[in-house]
Amino acid sequence: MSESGANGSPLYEAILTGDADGSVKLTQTALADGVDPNDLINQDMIPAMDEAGRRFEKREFYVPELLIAARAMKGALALIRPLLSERGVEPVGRVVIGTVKGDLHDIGKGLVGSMLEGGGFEVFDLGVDVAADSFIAKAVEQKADVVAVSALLTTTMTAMKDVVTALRESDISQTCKIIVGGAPVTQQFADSIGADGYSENASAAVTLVRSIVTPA
Ligand code: B12
Repeated sequence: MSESGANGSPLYEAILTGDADGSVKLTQTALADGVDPNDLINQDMIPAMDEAGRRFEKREFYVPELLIAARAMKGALALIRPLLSERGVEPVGRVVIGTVKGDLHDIGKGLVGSMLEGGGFEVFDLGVDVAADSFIAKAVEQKADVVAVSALLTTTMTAMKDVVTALRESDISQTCKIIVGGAPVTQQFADSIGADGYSENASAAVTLVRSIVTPA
């Protein structure tokens, strides 16, 4: 797997075809060979999920194929996550993260959470289908610096506005910021609902949260 590059690599194929055992074994081998975990994520794993989405759109894949691809992706990510999370002792800040109400997609949200942990943040992951009030209750309890909300569906991204409203009406409205992301979300949408930030991917999310927590 040392040439873990282009689409069509064994790891890409294993995830796309939902071969969970294969994706775990290939990831183990690649990591043992010293391949950068970020390369595995960006060059093999995310492109495989993107292709799964394209096939779903073209009706070549149905929900079961998406589910088994997601399972293969998660198996590989479980091996990579600890490597992304290696960090020093003092957290740089606290982040509450979750996928918005009505939405069950958790892979991208998990990746953002892991990258933030790797960036030195303490991350509280509330999972999927999270109500606006639950985001805010956790953020108040943990005195969070940032609430990070994910949505993958055009039908659920609108619920992000509820989280923004709940935060603005809470006791931590002055100290806690809110960022949003996920495939259908754009900077323009983030601005339109009054969010404090948006980023397109997990590594940009780390830069974004850093800039929010410690403004230049
Ligand atoms: C896997 C998958 C599923 C799996 C999810 C499994 C899981 N545990 O997550 C299952 C099978 C459950 C599923 C179900 C459905 N899905 Co689906 N799914 C996908 C798929 C193929 C991949 C998503 C993914 O994991 N991508 C990989 C990750 C790494 O990328 P990401 O999530 O975009 O995250 C990155 C960025 O967006 C960003 N990011 C994400 N969150 C956040 C948060 C913050 C704060 C920030 C800053 C950044 C950020 O950083 C991440 C890393 O770089 C997408 C297609 C696609 N390419 O997006 C469709 C897709 C999202 N699904 C779709 C649909 C329609 C559905 C269903 C309605 C299908 C159905 N008829 O039942 C259901 C909805 C269920 C529900 N209520 O949520 C559509 C959505 C269309 C739309 N515009 O709304 C898509 C786009 C497929 C398509 N092309 O039609 N799905």
